[in-house]
Formats: sequence, structure tokens, C-alpha cells
Amino acid sequence: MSDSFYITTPIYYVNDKPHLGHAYTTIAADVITRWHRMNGRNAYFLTGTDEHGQKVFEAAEKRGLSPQQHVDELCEPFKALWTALDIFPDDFIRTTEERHQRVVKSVLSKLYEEGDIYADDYEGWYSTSAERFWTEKDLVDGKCPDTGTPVEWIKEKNYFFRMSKYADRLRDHIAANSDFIRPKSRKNEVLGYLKKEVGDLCISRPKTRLPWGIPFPFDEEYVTYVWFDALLNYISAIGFHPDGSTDEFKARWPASYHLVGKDILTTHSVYWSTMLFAMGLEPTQCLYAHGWWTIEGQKMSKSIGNVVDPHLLIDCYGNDAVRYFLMREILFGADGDFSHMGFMTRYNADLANDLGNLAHRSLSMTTKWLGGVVPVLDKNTEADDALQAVADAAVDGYAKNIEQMQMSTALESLWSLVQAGNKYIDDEEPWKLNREGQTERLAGVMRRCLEICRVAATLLGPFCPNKGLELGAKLGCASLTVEGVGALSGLEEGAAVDAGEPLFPRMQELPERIQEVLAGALPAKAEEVAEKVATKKKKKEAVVAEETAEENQYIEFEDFMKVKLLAGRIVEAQKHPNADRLLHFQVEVGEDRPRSICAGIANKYAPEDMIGKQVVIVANLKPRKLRGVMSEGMMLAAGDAEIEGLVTFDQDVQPGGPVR
Ligand code: ME8
Repeated sequence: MSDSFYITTPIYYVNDKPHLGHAYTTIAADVITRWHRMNGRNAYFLTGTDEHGQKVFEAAEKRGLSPQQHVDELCEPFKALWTALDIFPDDFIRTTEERHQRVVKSVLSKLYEEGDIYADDYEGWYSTSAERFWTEKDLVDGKCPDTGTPVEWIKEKNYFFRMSKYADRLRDHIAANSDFIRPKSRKNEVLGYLKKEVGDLCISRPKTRLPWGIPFPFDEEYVTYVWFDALLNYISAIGFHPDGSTDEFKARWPASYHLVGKDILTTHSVYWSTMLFAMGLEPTQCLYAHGWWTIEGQKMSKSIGNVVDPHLLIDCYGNDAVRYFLMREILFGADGDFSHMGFMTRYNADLANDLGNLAHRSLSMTTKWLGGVVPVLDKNTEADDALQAVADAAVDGYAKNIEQMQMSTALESLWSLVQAGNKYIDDEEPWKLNREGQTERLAGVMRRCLEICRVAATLLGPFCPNKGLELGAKLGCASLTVEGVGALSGLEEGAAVDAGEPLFPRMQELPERIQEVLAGALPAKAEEVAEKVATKKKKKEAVVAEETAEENQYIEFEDFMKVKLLAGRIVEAQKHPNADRLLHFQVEVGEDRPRSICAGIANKYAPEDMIGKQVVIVANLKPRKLRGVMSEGMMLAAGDAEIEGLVTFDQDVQPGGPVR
């Protein structure tokens, strides 16, 4: 792989504020850039704003501003959003900038001189909303096939780009380069489009109709078609000029990836590639068309009022969680639905539970039992070797997938390790190792858990840069390097660890602001959500209570008080008729008759030695039959599988008296 990696997003129209869709493409570009940088590659990431054209002109008119005032204002929310999402592009290009306009004009002149741009009369159906001409047969019910809006018949002189001249070369290029258009299904779509005859592209608009655009250098009556202008941003930003480009341009072109939504694949694959051919440049290495987000099952639209403001998500969920969700929830290339419940479910399952629990358990046990420093590894057992194998496979799967733009699958691969880490804790039972004083093994087990946290912190970095670093800091890890990341031995022994606050606090219900927005925009949805939240909340509370009890090994005093412990005196004892392990007793507990109780202590005690012994029994356990004999309580004893000794009293006590 070449050292230079150049990735772009579409440049977004400044006819409105940025929304979730814009955030999606730009987050993806940022994640990939971060990954390549982590691997020491010379990555360059470009985004920007598309500031000419009909849509922007109309938006400015609506606000009563000059187009320039309007675009100067509206490019700011895009820049601000990228900062809020911790996205730091290397350059942000605006098509109204002089550096861009200069290149567009030079390209127009050059191609005009070379005959690839020519003037002709044009007649056709013009759609203002789609900003293009259509033929009679393109129309659907006499309307624009793209936007469904009315079209008007226009005859006028225009300038054309000789796109038809390069159509065969494009067909050949697609056939010879299987990775040029991805995913594959999109490539087939473009090939289908190219089966039809490819005409020339009308690239001018008379100033009388659209005064807002880059004027033609050789005909001041015309401005450049917004797409011809906008596509050139990918090369104007990095120093292309038809009369001589910069060294930077020569080093970076062709771009590694243009990330685009599926809506603008044709313009990129057909218009842009043929433009590049005409300029004597190589096409981009890969056009990656991703899918489309719907919102709570509906198309995102201003009229429905369901346009998602990314700032609301950032404020309510945190920018790392938003980045994680968008990258994890759908495969890059497929369509997907954004719903707040879906967000909460994934957030809780992946971040609060899987990763949050692993980190919290590993760090708090290390703090409690091992002095809060990275402990020493012990010799690998079979289970440890198996864990290392999972780590190797997870890291390998992550790298392969992220290199292929499969961010969701990469995260899935990382999560296989996080989940294996949680299972390792359950299997190795560090609390038992601690109880039994097996300090060396306890240290080894905890060390491996912390190592998994390090792998997660490192590989989470491109997706959740803040949380990755935060987890790294908790592990006493000053730098998280990707080289050799999967070896479960990379932490610094003796470094101080810090459990601190949970990385991703569990969400019990949707934040109030989100509930309000839902209620305002989609009342039915809000009701449905409220209902789902209530049931989920109940279920979750039960799970949380259970988990907390298990995790902390603490119970509330009231819970302890529910257990009825009584002093008892054994009055009869015999072998259990059907089980060698069990003895069967009659125990006096101050009731009108002794209780029948079975206990698994036959390995330690003979029945005849038991008569008269004072014991502690759990008196309110639900009675149950043990191998055919009713047991109406449990006798307390020390030991786990094997009984070591019965709990008795050092003084005579009254049978039936409470034990606290
Ligand atoms: O098309 N789901 O700009 P634009 C996913 N200026 N992605 C979405 C989305 C959704 N619902 N909605 C928008 C333009 N996007 C031109 C581009 S490039 C030389 C010129 C994303 O503001 C997606 O990347 O309409 C889509 O391609 C882009 O926003 C369209 O942004």
C-alpha cells in the first residue's frame, strides 16, 4: 500500500444546517483517517461546502440575504459540527474561495481550447429542483423523475462537456478495476446506467436564470453548472492546475477514496471520471457509495419534521457514543434506520454492558485486591492461550475489515474479544482466587483482563477517540500503539490503574430532551417509545440489581434481613436413605415440631456425633425434597463443594432464637 492516503467526503450544500446524514459520511472519513494515521500512513482528509447553484441561491433569497452573506454564514455550522464530533479534516474547501474558482475557470478554458467543451443550442425539459435537463422519456407523469416537481421546456444556447467521448474508456475502466466502485451492487448500478447511450453534459446556466455561480471565462453570460464546479474541489484543494500542479497534488492524486451517499454516485462515477479523463488525470481509486439513513422508519425530511440535528445527539448521548452508533449499527454500504430506542439499546448492550462492565470489573478488582497497579503475568494456562488466540483473531479481523471500509464488522470483531474477556472473568472467578489467597493466579487473570481493555482502548480510538484515551488513562497507559496491540502483555507492570467513573454510564431511559423532540415531531412514535421504555426499564432494573449484586458482592441490609436465620438444636440424625453425601436431621427451632432438614455434610460428620449440636439454620427457604426426603431449611456450614465445618455456637443458646 502506498504511504499516501487521500480521502474525501462530498462537499455539502449550504442550503440548510448539517444533519445526521452529513455527519455520517464525515464521521466515516474521520474514522478511516484516524486508522491510517495510527498505522503511520500519510493520510489526508478533505471535506467542505458546495456553495453555488440553484438550491443555495434560493435558500439565500428566502432569508433575504445576498448569496455570499448566506454562504459565509451557513458554512460555519458545518465547521462547528465537525469540531463537536472531534472531526479534524486537513482542509475544508469552499467552492466560493478564490483558490477553487481559479482552478474551475482554468479547467473550463483548457477544455474549451481542446474542444472537449463546446457551445450548442439546447432544448429540453428543465427541472429547477434537480438543476438539470431531462428528455421527454425520462419524465415521470410529465414531472422530474428525481424530485417529482414540474419541469419547463427551455431552448437556449449552452455549453457542453463532451462526456460521450469518454464513455467507452469509463466502461473499460470499470470492467478492469473491480474495486473502483464499491460496494459491488453499486458498481452494477453504474454499469446498468452506462448500457444506455451516454450523451454530452450541459455544464452552463445562463446568468439570466441563475446569477449565482462561477462565470465562464470565455463567456460572461454564463455560470458553471454546480456539479461541474463542485466535483473539481477534490483536485483544486490539493493544488491541481491545468498549467502545472503542485508537488502535493502529484503525491496525493489519485485519491484513495471518495466517500459519497448512494444519491450522488452517478455524478461521481460518470461525470467526474469522464472529466478526469478529459483533463488527462487518473480516476479516483475507489468511489465508495454508502447507504441512506431513515429516521424512526421514515425518510428524513423537513416537512415531516424528523430531521435529526446531530448537536442534539451529541449533547444527549456524547460524541463518542454517536460516532460509535453510526459506524456500528449498519454495514457501510447498506441502508439503515436511526431510532432513539435502537440507539439506547445498542449503547447499553455494547458500551455500558460489554465494554463498560469489562473495564469496570477489571479495574475495580485490580484496585481492591492488587493494590491498584498493573499486576504481573503468570504462566499461561490453556484458557489463557485460548484467550490470546481470540485476541489475535479479533485484532486481525478488525484490521482486515477496517482496511476494507467495513467499520461495523471491524467493531464486531473487536467486541468478540471484549465478550471473551467478560467470559474469562466469569470462568476464572477472580473473587474465588482472592478468597483462596491464590495471589499469583489472581494477578495473572486480572492482568489479562486489563490487557483486553488496552486492546479495546486502542482499537476503539478511531471510533471513540475520547473514550479510547480515557480508558487508556485508567489503565495507566500513556500511549496506545497499534503495533503488536493484540499481545496480551503490553501494559506497563506496576503502573497505577484507576477505576474512576464508569466509561459509558448505563442509560435507564431516553433523555428528556429526546423524548420532547420525539413527542413534538412524531407523537405516535413517542407514545410507542414511552411504552417500550417502561417495559424495558422494568426488565433492566431487575437485571441491573442482579448484576450489581453479583459484581459488587454486596446486598442491601433489607435484603439480608429477608433471610430468617435461627438457632437450632439437632435432636435426631441419620444417613439419608438415597444419597451418600447427605445426612437427614430433625432440628429443634422452637416451633411445635422439629424441622426435617437434609445437609450435604456426610463427608465430614457421622450421624451419631451430631445429636445435641447447636446449629444455624436458614428457616425461610422454600421447603423442597432432596432425593425424596423433605428438607425444611438449610444448615450453615463453611466450605464450597466440600464441607469443612458446621457453623455452631460457643455458648449455649435458646433453640428458635434469631441469628443476626
Ligand atoms: O449532494 N443518509 O450535497 P448534500 C446518509 N453538494 N447520508 C446522507 C443522508 C442520509 N439520509 N442525507 C445526506 C450534495 N447524506 C452535493 C455534493 S460533491 C462534489 C457535491 C450525505 O448536502 C451523503 O453523503 O445534498 C450524501 O451523499 C450527502 O450527504 C449529500 O449532501
